[in-house]
Amino acid sequence: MSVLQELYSLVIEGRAGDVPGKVQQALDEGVPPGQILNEGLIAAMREVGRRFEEGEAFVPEMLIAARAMSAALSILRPHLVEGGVEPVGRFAIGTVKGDLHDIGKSLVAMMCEGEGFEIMDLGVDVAPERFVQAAQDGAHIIAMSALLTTTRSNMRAVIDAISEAGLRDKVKIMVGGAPVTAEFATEIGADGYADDASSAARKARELLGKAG
Ligand code: B1M
Repeated sequence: MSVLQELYSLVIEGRAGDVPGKVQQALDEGVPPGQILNEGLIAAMREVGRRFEEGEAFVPEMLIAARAMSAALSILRPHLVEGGVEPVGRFAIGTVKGDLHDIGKSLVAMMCEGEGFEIMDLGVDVAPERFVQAAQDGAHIIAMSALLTTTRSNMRAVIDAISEAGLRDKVKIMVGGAPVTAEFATEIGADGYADDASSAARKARELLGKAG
């Protein structure tokens, strides 16, 4: 089995303790950082996402795989920067104002990081002005999560604030979370909606015209 195949399996199995050493081994063997990212890590997260969508894996499996992915990125990130591997885009995500649920939001962030995005995690209970600031700071995608029917409407306030700041055509806006539907996303003028973390990562790439 090649080092990349081993890495792929370790990420799927969520073995965060073993992954950094395997990334280092791949680097020592001269595998280019971009290839480690695409064929070892992103491919593994896509497989985990596929299993999740097919009902073969569940949130805990996705979380431990995402943690393993993060452990791998901590070793790989400086080499990617050095090697000039450009991120797919900057993905700013937060849970909307009044909402403290962060597990789904963090999963979406991790899956998008797994797809090669640079993540700007704005946290929870995020005010519209903070999303506007992220757009001003160069985010390509503004992503909002909401878990409460009562906070879902705050997504519209963010879109309005971004439009008022004259930034609406500079960013793509994505929404999701348990009470959010595709119809609601269309109604409030979002560009994209996804109902789980792995399809969110795919949608994010698609919105930037970089479907992989
Ligand atoms: Co809260 N809570 N909670 N809660 N909580 C729910 C959401 C609720 C459905 C429970 C219930 O009543 N059955 C209910 C909401 C009802 C409603 O409005 N329809 C509820 C309530 C009422 C509340 C409080 C008001 C309770 C109270 O205090 N009376 C309160 C509100 C606090 C606040 O936010 N202001 C509250 C508090 C909490 C805790 C703090 C205790 C805790 C949150 C801890 C934390 O996040 N750190 C909590 C939890 C854990 C839940 C449940 C049990 C689980 C949520 C979760 O993490 N799911 C939840 C019940 C449930 O969902 N079964 C519930 C797992 C997570 C992976 O799924 O977040 O849906 P989810 O994310 C998915 C997708 O939705 C999607 O991808 C994710 C992964 O596949 N997704 C996106 C999410 N964001 C996306 C963005 C995208 C795309 C996809 O694009 C940008």
